[in-house]
Amino acid sequence: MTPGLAALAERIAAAPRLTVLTGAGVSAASGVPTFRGNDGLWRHHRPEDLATASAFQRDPALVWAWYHWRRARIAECEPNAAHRVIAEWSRRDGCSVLTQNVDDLHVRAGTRGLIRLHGSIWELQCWEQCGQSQWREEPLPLPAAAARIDPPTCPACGSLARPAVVWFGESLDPSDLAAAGAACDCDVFLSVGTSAVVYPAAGLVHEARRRGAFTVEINLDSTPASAAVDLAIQGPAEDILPRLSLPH
Ligand code: BV8
Ligand code: ZN
Repeated sequence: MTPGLAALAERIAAAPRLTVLTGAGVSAASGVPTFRGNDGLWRHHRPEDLATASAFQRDPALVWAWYHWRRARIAECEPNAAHRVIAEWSRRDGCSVLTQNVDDLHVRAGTRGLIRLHGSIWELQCWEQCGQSQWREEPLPLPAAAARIDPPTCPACGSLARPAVVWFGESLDPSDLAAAGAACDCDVFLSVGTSAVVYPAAGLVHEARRRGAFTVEINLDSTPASAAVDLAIQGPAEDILPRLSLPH
């Protein structure tokens, strides 16, 4: 085992408080397209075209077609070894798992106490915010590549439904933000598979380091956070994480 990984595995095993932040890179091996990679979702679209409330206001059927396509893609994906290691860590006291991913693969891997900073693509909410709580609705058996699909409707008021995700320009759930802030009080902070460009999530590793955490980045490439962390490991999360998980 690479000496750095062995020492890090020991440090993680001994850490009373461990926080893991994940991005699309942990789901890449499961086949979920990332946002900014060369197969990235955004390659064909610009974020402001689709993942914003104004885009949905302007053309709900276009935005919903994109989410329908993503849901169809994600439905074929299974959690990978990175999700499984993180789920195992999540069962330890003092471990927090924060994700930017909306694919729910951490949920399906059995992750305990998961904080989904950007919501879930599998949940819907009322566009008019009539008070109806979020709900789940299976995708209609429509062609995954349809260019426009009318969104579902709210069961309470009949207006449009929208994905229960946090769009650009929208604030994160205050309770999620508070939990994420608390999770920065930790001994080891792992930033895994994120390009570290989307805030406020991208600010967390810096806050953890400021509070004295040993900060680690695991990514295929370097990111704006690479120079700021204590240890930047270049490699695929699905290979690296199992080597950081010591058998009990
Ligand atoms: C906010 C959910 C306060 C939807 C997403 C102007 C106006 C308003 C706000 C802003 C503004 N300018 C800037 C902002 C802030 C903005 C922001 O940060 N913009 C960035 C682009 C500069 N943030 C916001 O708007 C946030 N809200 O600030 O509220 C506010 C309110 C009003 C006005 C002002 C402020 C909301 C941010 C959340 C947006 N929603 N998604 C959906 O998914 O459809 S963001 C989207 O990007 C996803 O959630 C994704 O998770 C997230 C981050 O991307 P990554 O997960 O990092 O994925 P990416 O593809 O980028 O990178 C993958 C990485 O993995 C790569 O590094 C790759 O190398 C690596 N990798 C690949 N394979 C592997 C791997 N690593 C390891 N192993 C592998 N196998
Ligand atoms: Zn409603």
